[in-house]
Amino acid sequence: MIDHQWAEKAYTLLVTIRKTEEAIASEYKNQEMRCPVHLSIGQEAIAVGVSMCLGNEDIVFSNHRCHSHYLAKGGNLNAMIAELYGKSTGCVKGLGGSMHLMDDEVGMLGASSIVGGSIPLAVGAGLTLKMREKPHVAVTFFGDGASEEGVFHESMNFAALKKLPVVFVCENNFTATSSPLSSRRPMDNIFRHGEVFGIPGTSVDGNDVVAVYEATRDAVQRIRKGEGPSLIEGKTFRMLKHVGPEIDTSSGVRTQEEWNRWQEKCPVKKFEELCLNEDLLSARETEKIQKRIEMKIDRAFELAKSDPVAQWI
Ligand SMILES: Cc1ncc(C[n+]2csc(CCOP(=O)(O)OP(=O)(O)O)c2C)c(N)n1
Repeated sequence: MIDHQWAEKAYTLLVTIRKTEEAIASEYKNQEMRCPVHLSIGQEAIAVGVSMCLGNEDIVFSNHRCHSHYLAKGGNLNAMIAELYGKSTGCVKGLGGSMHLMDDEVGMLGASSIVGGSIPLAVGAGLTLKMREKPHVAVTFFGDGASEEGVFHESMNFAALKKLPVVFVCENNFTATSSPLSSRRPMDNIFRHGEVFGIPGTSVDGNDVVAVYEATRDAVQRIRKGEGPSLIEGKTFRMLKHVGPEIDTSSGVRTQEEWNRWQEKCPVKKFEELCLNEDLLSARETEKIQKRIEMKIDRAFELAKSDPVAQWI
């Protein structure tokens, strides 16, 4: 199933997202970006594993933490960085910022900063695909906090009723802003929330890009058979603060011990090790990929800084 070509693409996406967000974190202190940034460092494998199952015609909706989903779906890097700088060349003309990335050419149809807000949008897209008899799927990415919004349950009910081609993907990083999951829920079982509607759920290691890919592939196969939506929960961890480039282990939100434990499970490092151990990629190839990506990112920042500022209406 996993061959050289697959590994090269997945590794390229993982490293692109990681290095782009590291560059954003490092540049952010210069106070030139015109928006808050919710970084997903540590969570990349979910965006990549899901997107490796999708084509341009498949539709994705995301949330406030949308850099990874945009890039994994093939969104234009230069337009994303320009967007963060509020430039007219940005992917939404510099008027949306980091939380509202979209690139309709690759099926990244939008991101909502209203927690849970993009879940019904994906269901609406799924309804459209079904009514137009298109063979594609709609995916919604959302956090564990969003799974506590009523709209999540309403959306699953409707999607199940109409057997819509929707994959609900919960990125469970165990924290909503500064509230740990254990302080908000009696049980850690988000993947089971669709059961009452007949939606099968699966919980996977969200730091394992192959596990996420396999769960998504199964969900897409179910859709192709006309069996309707699925729910996937990927358990993961965001390495930085809810918003901004800092680490929040000193604020009491997460402990240093927890942070260290998850650092060991870094999804990029984990996949790189797999590729090298299984001879899917050589060390020379991984280095070459990294260098190429670094150059593209440098160029994207250079362009973004010199582009014209967005025209406000
Ligand atoms: C309806 C709504 N309520 C509250 C907020 C404020 N808010 C922004 S992000 C966030 C936490 C979301 O947590 P989660 O869904 O787990 O996503 P994560 O930030 O962990 O990726 C909250 C409460 C909001 N934007 N929208």
